[in-house]
Amino acid sequence: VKRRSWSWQQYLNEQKAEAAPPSLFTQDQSCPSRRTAFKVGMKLEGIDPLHPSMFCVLTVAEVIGCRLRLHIDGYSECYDFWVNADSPDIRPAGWCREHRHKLHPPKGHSETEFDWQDYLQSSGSLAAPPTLFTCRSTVCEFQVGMKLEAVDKKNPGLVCVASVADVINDRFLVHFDNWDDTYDYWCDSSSPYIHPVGWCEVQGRPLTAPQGHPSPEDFVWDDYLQETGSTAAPSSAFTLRAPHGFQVNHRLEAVDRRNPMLIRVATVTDTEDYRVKVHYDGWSTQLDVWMDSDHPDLHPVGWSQRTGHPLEPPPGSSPLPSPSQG
Ligand code: MLY
Repeated sequence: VKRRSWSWQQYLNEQKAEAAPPSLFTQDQSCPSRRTAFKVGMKLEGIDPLHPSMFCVLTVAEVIGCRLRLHIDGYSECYDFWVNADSPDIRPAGWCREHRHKLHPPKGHSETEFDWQDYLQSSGSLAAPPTLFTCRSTVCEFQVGMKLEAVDKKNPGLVCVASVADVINDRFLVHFDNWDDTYDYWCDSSSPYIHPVGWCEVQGRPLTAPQGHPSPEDFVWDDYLQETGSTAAPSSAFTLRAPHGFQVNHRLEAVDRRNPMLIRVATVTDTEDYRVKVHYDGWSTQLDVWMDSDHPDLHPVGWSQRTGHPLEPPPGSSPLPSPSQG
């Protein structure tokens, strides 16, 4: 079945709406400068989105435009996930070993004995060539073990005692002390979700102590740093970025939260300093989602077409009269 053609330009005119200016998007959200050469079947290493502290053995299961569906080797397809091909969350085979990170082997393989060469040979597959991965800058003042105060993104009302659990290039992994890694997230020094030790006290806000702390009401940083033999991340390391410039009614392209294979025509319908409320055009407002303004699933108008990805037009919006449809 031929996809009816649909035009952003015509839609914007009809709606008297404006596209969000491309300059408001981060590099990860913008059009990559080259087509991706990832192919189905290629193997690689990458971060498990449900366990952000873990690097896993992955296989490219599907390529659409410059987005990849990645499969975690040895696990059910229900854990497959989509990333942009230039995502910092994926790395070539051998990266973990070279950078002294633990690699979670495919189910059934021993952690100590996993060997990429053997694995590729026995599975008759190829590793994705290192040149397909985007290089990143490497400056980061944060070091593993440093303590900070961080917003729990799954419970955004809480600012909690946290640690730097991993550092890769300019990003680091925020881990909440004595909690499991499902609350962890990767960010850079400009994140609005992280603060230096003592921030809550200055702000007059409650600080959530580590899980199991004997007296969470009387948590004292100095004592805790001493007990844990750790240091606070220096306040100079925090480089809070400026609020985003998105405005209500700006149009953009957004990955569908419920079916991340799809990219939809979308509208910013509300804003906070560092988040936007995204409405999928033509769909119920009940499906609206608040997203970080720098989320890699938001893209400028035209991104899908330029990267060779289908774009889901709003249901019921008029297709362009096209000569091929007679
Ligand atoms: N009531 C929630 C709160 C969890 C908070 C975890 N943060 C601090 C990492 C729960 O127990 O799931």
